[in-house]
Amino acid sequence: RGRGPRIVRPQAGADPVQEFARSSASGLASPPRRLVSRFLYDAQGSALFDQITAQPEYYLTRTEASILAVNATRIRELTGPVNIVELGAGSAAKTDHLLRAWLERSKMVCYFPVDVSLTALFGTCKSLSARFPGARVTAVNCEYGEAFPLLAQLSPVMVTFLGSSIGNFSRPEMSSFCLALAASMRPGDFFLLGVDLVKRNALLEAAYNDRAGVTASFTRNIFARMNRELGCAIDLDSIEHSARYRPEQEQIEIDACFTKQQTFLLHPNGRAITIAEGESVRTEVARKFRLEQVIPELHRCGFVTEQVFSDERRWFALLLLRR
Ligand code: AVI
Repeated sequence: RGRGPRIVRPQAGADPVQEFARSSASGLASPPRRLVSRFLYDAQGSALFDQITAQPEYYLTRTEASILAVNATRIRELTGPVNIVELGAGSAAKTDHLLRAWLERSKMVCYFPVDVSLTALFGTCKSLSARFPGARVTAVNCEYGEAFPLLAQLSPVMVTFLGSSIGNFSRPEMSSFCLALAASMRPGDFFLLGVDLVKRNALLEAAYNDRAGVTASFTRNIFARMNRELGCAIDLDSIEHSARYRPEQEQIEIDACFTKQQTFLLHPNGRAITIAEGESVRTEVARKFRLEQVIPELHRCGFVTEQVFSDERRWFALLLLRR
């Protein structure tokens, strides 16, 4: 009670700046140029993403939170008093519903937020511990997969992966993620997965093109991060954010389009990469799901469906799965 957050770093040692440099250099080297979207989430990027979740067009977070508000107690009834591991620290609002439902039934809940951003973790831990004195919060500072080896010792557990973050994986990345997760969990453990559902194109595109321009700043931030951390001198005003929905692929594709030629000098190896005027760099995809496709895919990975929760408009779904 009242103490600072406990933080564990399972993979301490890997130098995040080196990793960002290596990954950026290989992603930018040749067309189709693309960056690894996890690098969008440094302290600034995580703060911008929090702002995105509050934009009127970005229905995902609000819709998911409303599903949790209605169903958290039911979820706790189905899982029993399990530990909660949250992949991606997420906004406090969503986690609040779960912790409240857990604490209605028991005096204590062990909550393990996993995130690559230490700053985001500090913020989450501090505010949750203050509001939920019954929550034992242990922050895990690493990539999702690096936390998997911890899961067996945290069993019985419910792993949550909310916000449709799974949509930011390509199809093969998603299967390897789910297979690895299932392999790391004990039979009987739970997986609570949030997925954004296919809906009208205009609604989807609006969510990634908010009028206030926060999503555009989020896209630019990965290049701002190169300036900050890798000593680049990219003209951020030369970057236009583009987010389009591709109905055939059922995914949003986000690109940074360069209106002026830019040369990237990536410290520490100092390699120069030139991006011509009119070229673009893919920063993210956000896949959208159909229950009739995603559920069998999850079953193939080793999960069984316990219950599916959705909102009245069927815009978003929360799948409670069991290993
Ligand atoms: C974190 N993830 C689920 C967000 C999404 O909707 O794909 C990331 C995002 N990028 C731009 N806006 C939101």
